[in-house]
Amino acid sequence: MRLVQPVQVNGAPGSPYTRKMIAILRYRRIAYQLLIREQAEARGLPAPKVRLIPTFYFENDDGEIEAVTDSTPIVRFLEGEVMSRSVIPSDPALAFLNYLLEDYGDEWLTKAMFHYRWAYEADIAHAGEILPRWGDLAADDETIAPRAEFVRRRQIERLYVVGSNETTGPIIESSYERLLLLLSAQMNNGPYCFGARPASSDFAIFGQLTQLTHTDPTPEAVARRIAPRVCAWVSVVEDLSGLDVTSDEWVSREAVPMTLKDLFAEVGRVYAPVMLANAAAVNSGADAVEATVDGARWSQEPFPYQAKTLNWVRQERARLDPVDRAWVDDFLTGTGCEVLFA
Ligand SMILES: N[C@@H](CCC(=O)N[C@@H](CS)C(=O)NCC(=O)O)C(=O)O
Repeated sequence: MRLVQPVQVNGAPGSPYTRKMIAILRYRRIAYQLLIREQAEARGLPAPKVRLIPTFYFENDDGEIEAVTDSTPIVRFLEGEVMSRSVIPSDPALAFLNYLLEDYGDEWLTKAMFHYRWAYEADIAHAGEILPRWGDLAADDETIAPRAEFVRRRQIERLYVVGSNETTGPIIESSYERLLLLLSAQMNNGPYCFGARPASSDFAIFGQLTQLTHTDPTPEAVARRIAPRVCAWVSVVEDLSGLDVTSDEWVSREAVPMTLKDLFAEVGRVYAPVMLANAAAVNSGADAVEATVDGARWSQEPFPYQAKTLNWVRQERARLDPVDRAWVDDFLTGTGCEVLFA
């Protein structure tokens, strides 16, 4: 497969993974064309195997267009196609931590995004009005009304997928608030998680935050109250095309600040027990994931895709050479993330 610029991308403004990837393309100065929803079909582009957005269209060895999904492997594919302005730290140990933090952003923080949007009346009403309009800006209110109802019903029915329910809602919300404070604290040591230049984990967290801090009213109010700095960060990360970077702007492993370790302690507190319990439920064919997070019960339906991403995280760690792996293991000791690799 190869990248042909401008690369066509099918997505939507309300999709955190679309926002993650478009921000990476901008930062990396990779030319793109964003096609909102049905615009891709209108161009006759093929459908991906699993219909998810963002969908990227690359060229295969026969010169045909291929539809590809899943942001994390696409980020790595783009690294091979365009060398400059990489979003993967050059130190393999930090590249692994970045991978783990990216998966936290994609797979845990999305629970907050989906939960707030579809659990509160004000957010449901707002999202129902806005989401169906992106693909059809000229549509009148009468045309939008049934589409708004459709999207509300479908998404509320899907809340179970990310594990948002009465038991888990308070855990998700307090974890979102802690993340905002931890990111604010990390910014005392530089704007990004791995130094003065952004990594893919920054963009993964950013993608979810575009919805939480700049779209949905309930989590936006929380962020503006407790973490205005994070709101400002999200606005800037959206377009880092003008940021000049040099290769020595990654943090060195010796200089990793305590605030980054604190961020990993949050990953270990919530993501780790749930990912582990989910993988166990998927592998044993159980009908429910049962875990304890922060001393409280976590119960949700198994999510097979997240068992797969946990395997990918484990493979990334296994690939490290023994010295780097020992450093990573030492760094993660006491964060709660160790259980993922026990
Ligand atoms: N793991 C995927 C997740 C993509 C995903 O879940 N996309 C959502 C929207 S944010 C989706 O396409 N849902 C189905 C739909 O909206 O029709 C990635 O990283 O790209």
